[in-house]
Amino acid sequence: ELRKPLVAGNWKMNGNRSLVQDFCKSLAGSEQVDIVVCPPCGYLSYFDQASFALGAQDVSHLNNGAHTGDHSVEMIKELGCRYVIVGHSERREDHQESSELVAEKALAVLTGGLTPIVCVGEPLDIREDNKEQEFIGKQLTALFDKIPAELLSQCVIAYEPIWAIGTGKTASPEQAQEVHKFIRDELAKVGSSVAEKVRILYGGSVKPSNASELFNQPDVDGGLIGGASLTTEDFTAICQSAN
Ligand code: G2H
Repeated sequence: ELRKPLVAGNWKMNGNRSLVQDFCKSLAGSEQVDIVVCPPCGYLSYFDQASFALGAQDVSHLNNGAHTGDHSVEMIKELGCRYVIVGHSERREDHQESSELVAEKALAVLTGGLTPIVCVGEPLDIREDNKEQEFIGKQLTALFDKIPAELLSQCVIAYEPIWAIGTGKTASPEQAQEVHKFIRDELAKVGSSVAEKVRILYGGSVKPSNASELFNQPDVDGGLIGGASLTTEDFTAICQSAN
């Protein structure tokens, strides 16, 4: 297969040390699928012998200095992460992160040798106006403007329609495929090998019951999972659907 599937669990501000232990004990890594768990930062160092990869949910675009509460890419690396989610809609909203800042963060992550999972996606009113491609196109342009093509091919992009996040409403497989294809076509304008390499994940109320039909779409290379990444049973089932 051209692109190895990737399934990332985004715990958001959930979990505790006992959940960390559950995951270390019960979630197995896989040869066929890249499996990533993104817990709150403070828990990262408790994942001792995990057979899956770790990711952070955010990172600073700066290297160090007087930035209370922030973590640098080097710190995230020392905590064992290989991936970092950047530009999740909750950060764009709660912390007013612009697409330009998100691109800076992605660049810092790539420069540090880690893989950014860059989130894009439209709110409900934009979808109702059929303007989602225009909206996502702008988010992508900000990214493409800042990241050189050879680094861009190492990015992972996650499409998360905001109206489907934590709402129980999932985009239909056709709706997801349509946007994923649009994103891949935009990547192809940068370069055809970039478009071939970049993995595009779907996120928004993915569960064991809907994961395989989403993952079976030609341009869906895996998922970014919130609520259903909080139990080893559901998350394992979703990872297996990506095989
Ligand atoms: C979308 C997703 C994970 P959920 O935010 O990033 O969360 O699966 O709970 O909709």
